[in-house]
Amino acid sequence: MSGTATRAGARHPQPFDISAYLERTSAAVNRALDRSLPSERVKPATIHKAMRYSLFAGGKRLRPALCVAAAEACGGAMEAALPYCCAVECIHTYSLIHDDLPAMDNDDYRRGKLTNHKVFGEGIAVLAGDALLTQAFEIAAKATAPKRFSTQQVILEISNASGSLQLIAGQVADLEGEGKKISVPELKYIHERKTSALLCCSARLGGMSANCTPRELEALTDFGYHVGLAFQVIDDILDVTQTSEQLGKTAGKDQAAQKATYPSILGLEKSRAVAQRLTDRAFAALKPFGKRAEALNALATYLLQRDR
Ligand code: GRG
Repeated sequence: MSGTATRAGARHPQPFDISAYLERTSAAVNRALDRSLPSERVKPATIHKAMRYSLFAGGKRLRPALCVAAAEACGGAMEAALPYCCAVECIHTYSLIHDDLPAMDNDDYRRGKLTNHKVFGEGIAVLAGDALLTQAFEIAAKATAPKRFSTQQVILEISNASGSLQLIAGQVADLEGEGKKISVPELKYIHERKTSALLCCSARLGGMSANCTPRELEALTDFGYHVGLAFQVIDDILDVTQTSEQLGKTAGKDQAAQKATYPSILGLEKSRAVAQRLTDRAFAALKPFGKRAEALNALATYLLQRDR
């Protein structure tokens, strides 16, 4: 990174500009997603409109940013990571569409807009989620495999993170835990699967796109796991501290649905300390990458300090 020259001639490193980084990665991912999905005019137009409606509704694109930053930490570049960025964002968007359905969290707003089923009806929303999940695998299957990893390994990464032992397991435990008193280890089980698994998968895929070494992959897994858990603790905190306008989704939902969260079990102050501790573990995992982990470091800080 370039530095600013002081009057005395000494150079001070500039702080990493995370907003610019997120803008740059989001713009590239948006272009790649647009190229990867059938246009709204392709028959049946309704499904393609519904898929694109949620995919381009203004999500923060954090998982793609993690994927690109992980690639860079391993000496790779954004271009090779882009198909994997698109795949994880399609899976993430599918999970949000389904989570918002009346049979699940029953929400009217997401990403500051009406939820998919509110605009297209429940049947199309279920199908739009299904189609985005399928699209993710198509994108990953079509990507040029990195030298050290096969397409089969890439597909397995994505299916492991989104299958019945991870993302779906977390959602099942979340549904079954509603209205029940659950312990911190049970809550951790949910957060590891519902949230951390896909964030961790995003970081791992970024590393794989850059032909990472086994040691680098292990470090990225450690980083992704901890940053993913911290992300969900912060999400729980924001649900009680922010307004619906700030979040772009209905605030206070966890309490209304009698969902156990870190703040409801530990209180706000202890929850913030847990998020900080998890982020510190994530920072520690980045040691082997040195300066190349600048973007990952900045992302972990941003995720801890975010307000939406
Ligand atoms: C339906 C299989 C299935 C799973 C649903 C995604 C999910 C699991 C539930 C949604 C609610 C929730 C708290 C999910 C945890 C992950 C999370 C915090 C999602 C929101 O991610 P952001 O903030 O969203 O990155 P944007 O909209 O910015 O992409």
